[in-house]
Amino acid sequence: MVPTVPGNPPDIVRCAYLELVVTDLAAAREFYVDILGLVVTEETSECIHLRALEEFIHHNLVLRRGSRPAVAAFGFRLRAPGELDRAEAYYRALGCDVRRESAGFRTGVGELVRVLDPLGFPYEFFYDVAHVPRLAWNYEMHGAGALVRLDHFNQVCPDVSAGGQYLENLGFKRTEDIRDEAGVTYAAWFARKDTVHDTALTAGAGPRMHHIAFNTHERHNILYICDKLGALRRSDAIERGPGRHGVSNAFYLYLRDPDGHRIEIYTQDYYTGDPDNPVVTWDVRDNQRRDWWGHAVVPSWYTDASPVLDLDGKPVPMSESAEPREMDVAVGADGFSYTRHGDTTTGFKAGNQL
Ligand code: 4SX
Ligand code: FE2
Repeated sequence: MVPTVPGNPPDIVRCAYLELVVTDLAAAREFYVDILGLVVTEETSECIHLRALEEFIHHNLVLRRGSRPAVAAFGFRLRAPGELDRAEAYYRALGCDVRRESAGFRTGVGELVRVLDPLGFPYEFFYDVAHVPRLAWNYEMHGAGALVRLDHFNQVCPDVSAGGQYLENLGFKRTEDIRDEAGVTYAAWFARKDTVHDTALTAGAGPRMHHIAFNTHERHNILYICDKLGALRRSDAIERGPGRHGVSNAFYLYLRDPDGHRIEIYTQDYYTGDPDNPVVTWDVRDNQRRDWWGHAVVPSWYTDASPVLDLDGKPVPMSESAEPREMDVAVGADGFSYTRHGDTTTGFKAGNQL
């Protein structure tokens, strides 16, 4: 349950970095650096700090050696130094585990407020951060599959309605969601920056991390990544896509890293910065909601996700979802979906559905 809501949430600019625990640092380095082309800002035998080509803060992804794959932190940039106090007070009022850490607790990052949030996710907030060269103009470093920005996180949680309420209270703007006629929300997308999302919630046993997404400039960059993985005999890293999302309208590809962590390559969603930006609600039975071309979503995409760690580095226990599963509702033995609304009598016409 989400407790009583405090006022005055911190002003979050954007999703900024994810810290991943990986069991084989050399294998992870090969995947993220040699194959995908993320840039190394700093590395030791225990830890590698990576960033996308247009990034100027120290890192977007930390790979840390550990015994079991997990996610240790979801990092968010705050708009001003005073927002740290606001974040601390906000989460203390929610009754969460909150730790204020001094500069240097994380390499390249200043003072931090770390919390285990009401959904059980290790969120952390910072303002001060080391600046590094933005390599946007260094085209000699941009391969055909260049990853240019961190786009978003995606989190698995058992109750997307309650989880979405928490994120909206925290100041996130809902941009899209997937629902049914009974009022169940299967997934929802939330933004601080002016794109479709900084994070999204996917229903399922949680808390778990579903994926982290990086942008390419164009669709052909994603096709190149597919061709490259094939040429390297690494096509088994491709889990879903390439394709066009219904939700977000972005072009996409999902990969699994050597530890099974999921990464999405994503490009060309739309501007959401207008205060009147309309929320798009999709019927869970609309067969084009997750893939605009109607391609099936593989079951592993619905079921697999990475465990998350608490502030002491211990796995956060998971709860099952009490809601119906999207994969059963839409495609299971008793489920159905449609391509054209009206092809079924029970199809739900959601408010802003396309
Ligand atoms: O599968 S969906 O089309 O709903 C989708 C999934 C849309 C945008 C995303 O970033 C995503 O991960
Ligand atoms: Fe995504």
